[in-house]
Amino acid sequence: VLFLVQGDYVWMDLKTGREFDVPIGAVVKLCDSGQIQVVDDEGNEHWISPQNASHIKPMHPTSIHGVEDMIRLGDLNEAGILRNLLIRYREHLIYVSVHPLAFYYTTHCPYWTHGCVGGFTNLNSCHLCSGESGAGKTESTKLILQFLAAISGQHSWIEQQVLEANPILEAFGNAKTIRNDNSSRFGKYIDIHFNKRGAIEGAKIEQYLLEKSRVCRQAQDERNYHVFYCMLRGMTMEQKKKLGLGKATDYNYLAMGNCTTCDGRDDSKEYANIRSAMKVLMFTDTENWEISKLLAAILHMGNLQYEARTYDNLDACEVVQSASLITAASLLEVDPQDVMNCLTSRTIITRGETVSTPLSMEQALDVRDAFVKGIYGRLFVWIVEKINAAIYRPPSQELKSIRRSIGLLDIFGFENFTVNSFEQLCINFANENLQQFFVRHVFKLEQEEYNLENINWQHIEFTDNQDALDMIAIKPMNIISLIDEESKFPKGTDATMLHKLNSQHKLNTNYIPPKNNYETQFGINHFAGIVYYETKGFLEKNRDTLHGDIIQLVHSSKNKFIKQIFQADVAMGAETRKRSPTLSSQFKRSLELLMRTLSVCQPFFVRCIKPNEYKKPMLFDRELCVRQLRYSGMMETIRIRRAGYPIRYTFVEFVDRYRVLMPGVKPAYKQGDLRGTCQRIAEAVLGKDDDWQIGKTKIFLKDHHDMLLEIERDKAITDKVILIQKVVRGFK
Ligand code: AD9
Ligand code: MG
Repeated sequence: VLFLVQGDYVWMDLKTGREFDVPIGAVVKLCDSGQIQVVDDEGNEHWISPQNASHIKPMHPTSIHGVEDMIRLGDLNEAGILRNLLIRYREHLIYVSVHPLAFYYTTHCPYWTHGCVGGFTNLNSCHLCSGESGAGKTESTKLILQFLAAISGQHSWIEQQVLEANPILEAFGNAKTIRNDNSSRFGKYIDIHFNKRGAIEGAKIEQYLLEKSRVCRQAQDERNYHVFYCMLRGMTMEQKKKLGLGKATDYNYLAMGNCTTCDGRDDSKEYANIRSAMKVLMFTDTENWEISKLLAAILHMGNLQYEARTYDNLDACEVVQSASLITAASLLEVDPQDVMNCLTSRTIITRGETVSTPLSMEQALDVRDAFVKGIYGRLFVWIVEKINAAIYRPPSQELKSIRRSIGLLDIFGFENFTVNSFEQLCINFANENLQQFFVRHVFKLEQEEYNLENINWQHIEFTDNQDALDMIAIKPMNIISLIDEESKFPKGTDATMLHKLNSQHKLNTNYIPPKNNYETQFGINHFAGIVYYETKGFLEKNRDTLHGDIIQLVHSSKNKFIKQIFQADVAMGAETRKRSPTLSSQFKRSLELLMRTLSVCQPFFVRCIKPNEYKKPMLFDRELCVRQLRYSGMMETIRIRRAGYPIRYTFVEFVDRYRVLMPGVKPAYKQGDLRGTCQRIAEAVLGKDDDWQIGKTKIFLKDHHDMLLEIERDKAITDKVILIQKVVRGFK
């Protein structure tokens, strides 16, 4: 029988039987004539009779007001973790850490200073933000960056430049979606370089796969990239006049989602911010104007009107003469007639003869959109290069060995919309990859090492997403490679591609084939849930090629800027262009490179949890949070961190660092029995029975052991210094 008084905290299992329900915290409000009244965390009241109190359990004191470091929770279960998040969320202390490999981010995370910057480790570190769209990856990345700038304490020009890169990237690469008003539509990895005094001395930004389709298409209630709306709001009348621009609702490319404004965003103010950030990053006025010209040209291209025609029984079309056409052509500095030809016909070379064949209306619109996407995509790449030119300094030979770096990864979060396409497949593939990196580090490598070192260890179970990843991109005939193969196959269509996926993977439990022959979608069972992908348009998006006439048009332009961003394409020649790698193969390659970079860094994982689906403040959806905690493997992570040994030294390192704690111990290179010496030091300082272990080549410690050893070492060294000073003084 539970003995409770007013003000006691309990766990209450409501036993709803729902999948993502866990016990809720509650406080005892009244104990009256045998009945107990409690109020749960959601404010609901319940009456409980003591005979019927089996679903009530006392709460551990650490759960009552929450803890900063999750690993210290007494009730280390889902309910405990969830309540801790809830408390922190309500008190606007969203940041909770699980030290040290995996954590919920914190604004004042002490190990950053000694762990990453202060030369504690020789390894460079990387901070990987993960979580679904809208969970807070980009915000965390910004906080970490600000934090690093603050502790580096220089307020230097280069530091300001690194910070100001963000508003530019977000203007061109973020947009309002139904999941997030500032959703990243590209991935980024910022590598920040520190000199040996710990000051920021440069950075380098890597970008991944911008979602180009957004420039031409937006779903209901979504917007195009912020920069367009900012430009239309923030430019002077005179500038707009020069570019022939009006308001956002005038443009097909901006108004498709029936949403040209975004609550809480001031596009005109943002425009001023973007402009000033661009100044800081050394964009010249001319460059800015050239960028604006291209953005304006894109908007005018989107307003072109077409009329269907028939030539020799062939479906064809014409571009209607209009102000949009004239303005677009003049901004691109090409002949309007050439634009028209380019957008409505295609030149084909057969047996040495050039023939011009008309395009159907549908094909013509695709060509126009491909051109526009081509411009925007290349513009984005150019902007990132421009930023890097300002902030990146290659290390000199002498600096190479002492330069430390901290990498911050902020990718597009896991997405599951009503309709998902090729872009979502790439985004979710990236997230699957990142999850595997996490699983490998936190569970696999960790436990492997314990086994190899032969220390006492109780295996901890975890969910491995390797199978899903194998199916998507690793094993032979994986989904990405099949899509790729079909993209290169001249007769390949979205339907033949789907057919191949089905025949190859229908038996795989991570694959969900279409229900019948008419359905054009397939599903993948991702670590974060099942997503169905609509295959229409897959191959076209993956091929991502511009036909020769468009490249020819760019070549004929007098606009130096557009020629510059298309430089590589023009130089390539038609045949090479045809064989140029597909989007998915490029993306796969850059992900592999990223994983290789990460694999030589000490990783820190930032797990972002999304509190609700409505972009609302102060609304904590318990089931949504539990779902995310589960699929991200948070429970197992905390369990392994608690049971595990986060600090480890080789015997040589340990002896040389701590032999000062035991008079008479010789340096490691003079030791015969290193293992034994380690053991003697550890037993003397940490105590024989404490939870540290000695393996085959390393000693394994808990955080508090490390702290104790460091304190003792500091003391011993200070004593020695004083002793030496005395001796020296004695000599004098
Ligand atoms: V996406 O995959 O790029 O679509 P993110 O990057 O995970 O996504 P983001 O950081 O952009 O999400 O956060 C979404 C919104 O949540 C922000 O615009 C803020 O309004 C809100 N947010 C996120 N993190 C914090 C925070 N630490 N404090 C306050 C936050 N608000
Ligand atoms: Mg983001």
